[in-house]
Amino acid sequence: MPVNVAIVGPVGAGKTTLFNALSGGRGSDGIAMVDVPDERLDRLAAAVQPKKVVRAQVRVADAAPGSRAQRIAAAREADVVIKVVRGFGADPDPAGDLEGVELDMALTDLATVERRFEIVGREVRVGKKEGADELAVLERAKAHLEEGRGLASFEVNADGQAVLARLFPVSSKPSLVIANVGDQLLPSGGELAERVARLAAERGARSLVVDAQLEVELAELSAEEAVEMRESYGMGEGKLAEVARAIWEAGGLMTFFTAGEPEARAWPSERDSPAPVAAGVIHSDFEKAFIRAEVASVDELVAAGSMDALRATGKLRLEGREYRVQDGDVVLFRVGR
Ligand SMILES: Nc1nc2c(ncn2[C@@H]2O[C@H](COP(=O)(O)OP(=O)(O)OP(=O)(O)O)[C@@H](O)[C@H]2O)c(=O)[nH]1
Ligand SMILES: [Mg+2]
Repeated sequence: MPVNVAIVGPVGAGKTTLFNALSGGRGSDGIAMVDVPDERLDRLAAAVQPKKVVRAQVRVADAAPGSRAQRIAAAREADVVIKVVRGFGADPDPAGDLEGVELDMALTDLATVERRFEIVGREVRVGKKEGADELAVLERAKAHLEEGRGLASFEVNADGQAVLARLFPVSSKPSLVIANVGDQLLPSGGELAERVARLAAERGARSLVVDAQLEVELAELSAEEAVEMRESYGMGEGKLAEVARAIWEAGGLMTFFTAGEPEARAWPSERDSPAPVAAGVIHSDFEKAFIRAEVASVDELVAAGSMDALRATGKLRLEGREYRVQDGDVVLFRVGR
């Protein structure tokens, strides 16, 4: 159950370049599985020495050039949308690009909301009373979208949310903005990136400064050469790890770990998931068959070397159905049949 990410943005903003950087050139047909780096898993693996280490992954889809319909379809399927804006080349206006992308998405949803508004309006006029609440929500959403604002900033109660969810809107998706800048603007991105950051923040999104072209080039260098090159641009660690983690955060996800002999693994889970739900991420049968969870922190496990060693010293916590799995928990689920 990987997290789905769609890359959108204006023509020539560097979407495919970013996609290639994220996928290390291993994507095909515009789709790539990308590992989410996590130093906690590295530490667990070093302590437990499992046969296999499995990272959490995101599934990234590049935007097909040209086709607006395909772009929108990809955004509809996505859990998180990456908005790439151009901060390199002639007359860059990344903040303007971002406004353009937001407007495009708002107009897409406006068309859907208008269509539904007309249908429900007709039903209400011929006497269908239960349509009135839906109509009121649609009317307010319509007014909001007509101002060019996406549904991410639309305030609505749970019923209203359900009304809108049935329309599969795109402007309400969690998003991450990438200001793709030329290398002369590294590492901060300067004033251009500042404006993007401000605008993104107003829309409830994070923005990162990346030189996608440089990231592709860095990937072709040896580790030492890459460090040297990054330092020459005032950059610390590679930006791609940061992008992967930001996708994770934007999607409202956290990570828990399993650490056994055969496999140490990072699992995605929605924040605050009850233990049985988190167990269901590993295997759908586990949710019903859940009995209890044995839980430790990464540090505790690294110190002890294994779950068994922790259990032997009585340091494994036993948790029941009510427990909410926390980011960074190492868990062993006990399940029945
Ligand atoms: N200097 C610089 N050039 C870049 C950067 N990113 C992309 N480019 C160049 O910009 C051009 C367009 O990049 P693409 O990645 O193909 O852009 P795109 O958004 O996928 O374009 P379409 O799919 O056609 O909409 C290419 O010539 C890239 O080499 C960057 O960060 N810096
Ligand atoms: Mg492209």
